[in-house]
Amino acid sequence: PKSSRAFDHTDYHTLNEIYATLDGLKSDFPSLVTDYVAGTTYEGRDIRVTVISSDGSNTRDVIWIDCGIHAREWVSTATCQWILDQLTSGYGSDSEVTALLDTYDFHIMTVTNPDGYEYTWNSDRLWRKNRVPYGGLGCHGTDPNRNFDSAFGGPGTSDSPCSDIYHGPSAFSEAESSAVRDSTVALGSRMKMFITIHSYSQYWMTPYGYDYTLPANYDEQYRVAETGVQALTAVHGTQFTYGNIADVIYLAAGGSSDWAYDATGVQYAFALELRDTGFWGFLLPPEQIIPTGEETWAGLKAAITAMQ
Ligand code: ING
Ligand code: ZN
Repeated sequence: PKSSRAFDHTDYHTLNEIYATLDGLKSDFPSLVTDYVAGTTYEGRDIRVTVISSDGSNTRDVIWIDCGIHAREWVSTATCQWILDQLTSGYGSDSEVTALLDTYDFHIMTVTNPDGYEYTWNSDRLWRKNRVPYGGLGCHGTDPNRNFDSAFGGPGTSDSPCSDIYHGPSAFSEAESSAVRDSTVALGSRMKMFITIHSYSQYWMTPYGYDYTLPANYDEQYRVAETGVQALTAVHGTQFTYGNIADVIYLAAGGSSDWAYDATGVQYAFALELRDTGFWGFLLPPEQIIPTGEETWAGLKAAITAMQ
């Protein structure tokens, strides 16, 4: 039995609806789905991680996926919901999903920035950061994707609490970045791929963002990114550019995927920017949720399968 809201990908959903959906997954698929609270936000909300595991042993290799670290990037959050749906409904019926889940556990943080997400529904649709007040100027919010301990405070960040790229008072000062750190560090060497999902621009990016140097295994990460993009494009023809963050988009220090690559030892650390290239931007129409989910999931499956 599926709870009625659980698999509605025809529209975007409020935080309460999404969290009810995550609860529904647990009751609908008790042998596949567990979850944990990775942190608590400034406004007191849970940051939740859904674990999809076909053996429940907590020993398998792990694919990490986080969505919605930036509040307004709604199709990111919707795509994590799509992936959760594919994994749960596909185990035992879809051969690709079954093979993946017989090898990997998935840890999925669907709404990494729940305070910001709630704010985009109630006050400002284009809010990006979290909602912590800093600086006495009446400004709110640190950019959680500038708050990781990877060249903290470096290029592409701001020390003004009023800026959309405010890095925060210190590395990991924020609940959202700390929750990603704590969850992934706890996985240790089990984590084989780190994927953080943003929108928009249609990019598939490897480290680094904090400078123009390339990771030691850049050629291998590039190969897997290319494999993922080819599979993604094959679904609906959507074009993605791929390469290192600094060259593909811009310099940005303190980002999660740079931190994951340098600090956890994970060999594949990808930051994706989903649809579109700017016509709708953050306001991507809900009719595009399903095609975005389809192509992104196809790309990720191909990338995971291509890992060495
Ligand atoms: N883009 C990302 C940002 O935080 C990014 C790009 C990804 C930078 C990974 C650094 C690391 O600016 C959006 N749209 O948020
Ligand atoms: Zn973003």
